[in-house]
Amino acid sequence: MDFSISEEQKMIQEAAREFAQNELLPGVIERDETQKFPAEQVKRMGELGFMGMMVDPKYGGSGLDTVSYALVMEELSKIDASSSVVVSVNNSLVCWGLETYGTEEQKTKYLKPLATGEIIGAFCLSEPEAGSDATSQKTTAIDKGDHYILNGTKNWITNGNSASVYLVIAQTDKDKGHKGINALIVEKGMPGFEIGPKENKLGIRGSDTHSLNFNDVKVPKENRIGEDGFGFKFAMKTLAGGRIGIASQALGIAAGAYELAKKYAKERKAFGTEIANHQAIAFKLADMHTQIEAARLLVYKAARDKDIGANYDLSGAIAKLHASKTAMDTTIEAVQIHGGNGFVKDYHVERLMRDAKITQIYEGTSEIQKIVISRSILRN
Ligand code: COS
Repeated sequence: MDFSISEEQKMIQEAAREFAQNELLPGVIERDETQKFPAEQVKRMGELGFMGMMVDPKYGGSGLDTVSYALVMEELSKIDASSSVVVSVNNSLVCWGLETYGTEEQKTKYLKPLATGEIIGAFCLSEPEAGSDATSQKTTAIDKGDHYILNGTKNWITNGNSASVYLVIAQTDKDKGHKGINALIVEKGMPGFEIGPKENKLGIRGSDTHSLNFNDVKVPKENRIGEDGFGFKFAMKTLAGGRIGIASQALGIAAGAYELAKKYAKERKAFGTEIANHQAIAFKLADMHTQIEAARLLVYKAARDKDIGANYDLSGAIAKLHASKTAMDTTIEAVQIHGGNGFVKDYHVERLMRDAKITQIYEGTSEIQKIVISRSILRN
């Protein structure tokens, strides 16, 4: 068993770390406060090859493995989870889905500009009444021969207004249940497609989250991904990989908060010494470090499972469940270690704490991960 990362992976990790320090950190507090989408930063991440990391270079991607992707996600998320979620959705949910299940025409038309970061994508599954219960899709895609007519509402869509391409899950044949669901590629600007209001969120406030409305949107049949009725499986398969991305994001948020807390504890004095010398603080740091190390190993394991072609439904769910709890626990403790300074914006940890929460909710809540995990272990 080899737990080390390769020289190439280290270089990629270093590049992401430098980029995050130099280009994500400046303005991150202001972007959070004003809910400003990191458009320039996303453009730069496209130039660095972060927007289509695992995509084959023939479609404009970087052709890297999932472990490298997880390393980059961790480094970006230490500084700015609002930017890293754009990377996660574009890579895991949009590019991966298109590359794995799309036609050659779809890849040429959509994957290339997505993988280079020229445009970004969105993944549209959740609805007002279908979040965790994903088979209860109310959005309909009625088959009209050479096209579908799409009607309905999607909620909490990351990159909602910034995306150009949307992968939309919708019910074509209600009688067939989840086997009657399709995934359609919808372009911004198609008549009848309206972007709804932007959400005012607790965390990842720089990320652009909207509801979307589809009113008789005509979507050509060639924009369907996979065979008729493949949409739900497409969503499940895609989300299984997405969970590795979000687990890496949670790991990064935790590690970012821990690094800040450790630095602060070695500088801040109380009762005549640096607070790190008090066992109350030192033990907190020990617990944080232990939890983060465990999360990191689980994330790398899930990423590696994907790279070697093993099933990653279970390892991805475990990684997300543990890493997101680690993010929440660790950021709360980081705020505590900072005391009064932890409660103000300048020290970053309060933002990391707010950002951590979403990792226990999106791309499958912690409760959904427990469904996936328990079903898997009880099956065997
Ligand atoms: N890969 C491939 N297929 C999968 C799958 C996976 N990881 N998980 C489920 N499926 C398939 C099942 O095999 C089943 O197909 P068959 O009937 O042909 O066997 C189908 O999908 C339905 O699965 P199931 O019967 O288990 O559906 P449930 O309604 O019980 O729901 C969960 C399963 C809860 C796992 C699913 O609804 C889920 O993941 N929900 C959360 C969705 C989510 O993450 N929402 C967040 C939105 S994105 S921000």
